[in-house]
Amino acid sequence: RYTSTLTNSTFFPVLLLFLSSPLQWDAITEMDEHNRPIHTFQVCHVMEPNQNNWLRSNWIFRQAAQKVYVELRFTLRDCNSIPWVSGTCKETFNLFYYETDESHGVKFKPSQYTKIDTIAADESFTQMDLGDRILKLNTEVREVGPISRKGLYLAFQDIGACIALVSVRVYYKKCPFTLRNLASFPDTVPRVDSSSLVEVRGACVEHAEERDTPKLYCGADGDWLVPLGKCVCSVGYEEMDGACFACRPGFYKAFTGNIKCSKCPPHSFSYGEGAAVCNCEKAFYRAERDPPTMACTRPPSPPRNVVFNLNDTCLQLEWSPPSDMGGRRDLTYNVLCKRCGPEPDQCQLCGEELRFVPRPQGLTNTTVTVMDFSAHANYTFEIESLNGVSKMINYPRSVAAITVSTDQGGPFMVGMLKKDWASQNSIALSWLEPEQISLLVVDYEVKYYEKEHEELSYSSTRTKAPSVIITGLKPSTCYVFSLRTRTSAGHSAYSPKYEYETTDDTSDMASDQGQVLVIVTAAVGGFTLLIILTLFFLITGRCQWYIKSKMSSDDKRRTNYQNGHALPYPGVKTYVDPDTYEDPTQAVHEFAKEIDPTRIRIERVIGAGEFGEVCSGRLRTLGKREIAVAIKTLKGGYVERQRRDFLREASIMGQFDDPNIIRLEGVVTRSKEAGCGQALIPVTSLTGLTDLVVLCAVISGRPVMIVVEYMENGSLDSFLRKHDGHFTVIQLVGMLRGIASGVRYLSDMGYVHRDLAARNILVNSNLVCKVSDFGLSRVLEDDPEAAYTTTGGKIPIRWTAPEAISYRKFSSASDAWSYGIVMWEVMSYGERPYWEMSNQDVILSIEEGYRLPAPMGCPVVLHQLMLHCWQKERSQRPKFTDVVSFLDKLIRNPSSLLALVEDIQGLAESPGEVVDYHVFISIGDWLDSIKMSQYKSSFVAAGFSTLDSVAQMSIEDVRRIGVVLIGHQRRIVSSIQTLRLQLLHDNGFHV
Ligand code: ACK
Repeated sequence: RYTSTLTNSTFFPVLLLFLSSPLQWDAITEMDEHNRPIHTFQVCHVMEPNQNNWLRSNWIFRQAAQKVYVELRFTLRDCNSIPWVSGTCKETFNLFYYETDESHGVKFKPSQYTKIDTIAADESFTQMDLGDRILKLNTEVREVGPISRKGLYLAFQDIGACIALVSVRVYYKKCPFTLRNLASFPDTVPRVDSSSLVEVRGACVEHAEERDTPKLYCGADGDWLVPLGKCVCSVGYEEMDGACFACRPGFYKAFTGNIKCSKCPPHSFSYGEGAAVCNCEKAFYRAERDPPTMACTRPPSPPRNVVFNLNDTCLQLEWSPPSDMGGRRDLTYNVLCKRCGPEPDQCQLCGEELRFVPRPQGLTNTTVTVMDFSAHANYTFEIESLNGVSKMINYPRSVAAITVSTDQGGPFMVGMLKKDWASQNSIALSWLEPEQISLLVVDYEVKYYEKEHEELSYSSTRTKAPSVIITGLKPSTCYVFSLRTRTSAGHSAYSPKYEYETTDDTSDMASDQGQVLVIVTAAVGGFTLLIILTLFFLITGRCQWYIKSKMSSDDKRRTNYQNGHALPYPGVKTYVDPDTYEDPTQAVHEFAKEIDPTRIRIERVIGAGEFGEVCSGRLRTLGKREIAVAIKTLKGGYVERQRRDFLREASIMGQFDDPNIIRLEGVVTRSKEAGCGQALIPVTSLTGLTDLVVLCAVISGRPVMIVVEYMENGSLDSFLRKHDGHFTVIQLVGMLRGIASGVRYLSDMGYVHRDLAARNILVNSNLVCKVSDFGLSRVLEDDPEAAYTTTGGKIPIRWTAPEAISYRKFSSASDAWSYGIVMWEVMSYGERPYWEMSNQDVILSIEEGYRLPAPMGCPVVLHQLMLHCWQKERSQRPKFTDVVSFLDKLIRNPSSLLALVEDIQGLAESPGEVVDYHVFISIGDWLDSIKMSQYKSSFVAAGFSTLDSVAQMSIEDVRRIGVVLIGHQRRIVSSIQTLRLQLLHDNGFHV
C-alpha cells in the first residue's frame, strides 16, 4: 500500500517478491478485527534452527531523492507464547538495501546488500491476542541515504521469527512546487544533511519582473522557509490572486510594482488592454518631463489687462495672468518688442539697444521694465504667455499686445507746490491739479529729502488728493520736495524742486514736558524692575552655584550617560562609563574589590575567553566560608592596553547588584611578580598536565583575574542544546523572566548591553539565568558572531536591531530587539536564529518585514511578544519593565500559555492529499510509533482509549494526563494533528 499520509512526500511503488529458498515467506490474506481483508507477507519457521528467509522488493527508482524513508508495519509473535521453541524462535528481523543502476535482471545476492537495521517489535502478540483477534501492529521508520545510484532494492531477512509484514512504504520528502511573491519555485529535494537548507531562486510569473531576487529555503522536512525578495507586475499589468493581469481599457499602470492599474488621468484615454500610459485627447498634450500620472494639458490663454507706466527714462509694462492656465502651473511670459512707423504694418523688431529688466523672456512676474528707448517713437510690445506644452504647437500663440508712444510726459505737469503750514516734525503741502489732461490721474507722488544730504537718500509718499502732510521730519531742518503725476499712461516728469523748513524745538514746549514726564515714569519703573530682577538673579545664581559646588567628582556616578550625554536621573543609581575616568585603574578600584590571591583556589579550566582561560575554583570569603567561583584570567605577557580592556569588564560588572546579573566577587590586580611554578596561588586539585600548563601561564608575570560567581550550567545556548525538549513551558518562561529582569535593571541604570544573546547568559544549578559579558564595544570585538557592517562596526547581525546595524543606534530599545531573539533561542532550545542564512540575507529579509516564525511548541503569546520586540519602529518595542510584568502574568496564569502556534495554524495548513489510514491501529501502536510508549497507561487511565477520542484532545488534555515535558507535548500534539486529518479523510472529508 503506497498512498500518502505524509505532507510534502513522494511515494515509490513497492512490490515485494518471493525469493527462492527452501523456507520462504508466504503471501496471506487475513481478516482484521473488523473483518476487513489485509494482505500480508508472513513467515513463521520458529521450530527449525538456522533460518535465513529473504523477501526482496522490486527495483525502486530513486528519482530525485537523496535520502529515502522506509516505513514498515508488521506484527510479531511473542516467542514466549509459543511452546517448545526456545532457542530457535527469534523476535527480530533485518532490513537491507542494495543501491544499483540496473533495474532488471539483477540476481539476488545477499552479500551485495547493506544492512539498514535490525527491526524489533515494540509490541508482540500472543496466542491469547490471536484468540481475541487483537493485532498488535508495529510501525518502524528508517532513513536510508545518501543514495547516489539510479535506484535500490530493499530486502527483509527473517532469521526465525513469526512475522506478518502488513505494509512497506518508501518515500522521500520534497518542498513542493509553490508560488510566492509572484515567483514560482520548483519541486526541491532537501539536503541529506538535515541541518542545512537549500537556497532556491524563484522565477517570476508571466508579466512580472524581479524586484529583489526571489528566494526561498527548502528545509529538511519539505517545508519552504524564509521568503526573500519578490517579483512585481510589469508596467501595464496589475497583481490579482498571485498573477499579473493586463490593465483594462481606460486604465493604465506606468510603473512596475504591485500597485493597481489607475484610471486614465483627465484629458487622456487608453483603448487597448495593458496600457503603460494613456494618450492625450486632441488639443491636449504632455510635456517631455510630465509624469504619465499627470493630466494632459494645453497652452495658456493670452495675458490680460496690459498697461504701461512711462516716465523720462523707464517704461514699465504690467499685465494680469491669463484666465486659462491650461491646467498647469509652469506659466512664464516672453515680451517681444516691435518699433513701428506711422502705419501699423511698418513694424520691425526692436534692436538690442532696448534693455529689459529683469529680462525679456522667461518672466515669471507680471511686469517688466523697459529702458533706453527712444523718445518720440511708437513701440508695440507683444506679451506672450507660455507653459510646458506651448512648444507642442506652433499656432495660435497666446499673445496680448500694447502700443506705447514715447511722446507723452509734459501735458499733465502740475502747478506750483505750496507749503500750507509747518511744525517741528511736519510740513503740509498742496498744489493745483493739472489742467487739460485727457487721462485720469491715478495718484500723485511727492519725493523729499534733507537738503543737506542732497538726493542721496530720499523718501516718497503717494496721495490721491492734491495735498499731503508729511510727518516724521527733523525740527529746524530744510527739506527739498518735488512732485509727479501718475495717469493710466504712466508717470509724468518731476516738477521743479521746492525747499521748506520745519520749526525749531522751543515752539512745542508742552508736548516736550509731556515727553519728559513719560521718560521719568519709565525710568523709575525700569529701575524698580532692575532691582527686582537683580535680586532674583542673585538668589537663583547662588542656588546654582550651590548646586554646582555640591556636585563633587564622585557625584559623577549619579549622572546617567546615554549616547554620551549626561542626564540627571534622581534617586536611581546609574551606570558610569569607566572610559570617563582618566585612569582606568581608578575605575576598577572604585567599583571592584581587590582580592588577595591566596584566598583563591583554581580547580579546573572550563573554557577559553578572549583574554585567557576561564577556570572554576573556590574563593575563601572574609567570613571564612568557601564559595564556588569562576575565574577569568588574563594571559601572561599582556600589554597595558590588554590589561585595561580586560579589567574594563570588572569596572562595569562591579557597578551592578541584581539577582539576574552575574555578580562580581572581585579582581586580582596587585599581586606580586611570580614565576612559573611559584606557589602564588595554592593549587590543590590539578587534574592534569593541561591545567598545569594553563596555571603556569596564569601565575607567571603579574597575574590579573576577574572573579565572578560560579554558574553551574554554563552558558544558556549550549545548556539548552544539551537538554533539547527537557523543560516545561513554565520553566522556559521562568528563564526568560529572569533575563528580562536582569536587562530591566541594566536599562534602569542607563546601561545598554549591545550583545544580548543566549551565549552571553549564564545558568546556575537552579536554572536562574544571569546576564553576563559586559564591556560595550569591546564585547562586540570578542564575540565570534560579530561581523563587520558597511558602516565599519563589528556587530552580531542576527541579534541586532536594524537601526543599530545601519547607523549604530544602540539603545535599550535595540536591547529589546536582541531580547526577542534570545526568547526565540530559548523557545527553540538553542536553535541558531535564521538557521544557515547568510548575514546579508538576514538583513535583507528583516528589511522586507520577515520575522522569525514561532519555534515548535511555542505558545502564541510568547511569539507575539517576540514580534513586539522586533517592531521596526524602535519606540514601539516594549520596555523591559513591561516585559517582566507580562511574563509574571503568564507565570501566574499558565493557561494563557496553552495555545500553541501550531494549534492555531492547525488544520488550515494541511495538505490536500489523499489519505489512507489503517483503522486497526490502537492507542498503544500509535504511541509506540511516535516513541511515546511510556504514556500508554496515562492515556488509558484518563479515558482516551480510542483514536477518535485522542483526535479530539487539546494540548491542555495532553498536559492534564501528565505529559509534562514540552518536547513530549510537542511530539504528541503534532501527531494528534496528523491523526485528525487521517480520521477526517476516513470519514469522507477532504481537507
Ligand atoms: O558554555 P560554557 O560552559 O559557559 O563555556 C563558557 C566558557 O566559560 C567560556 O566563557 C563558561 N563560563 C563563563 N563564565 C562562567 C561562570 N561564571 N560560571 C560558569 N561557567 C562560566 C562558559
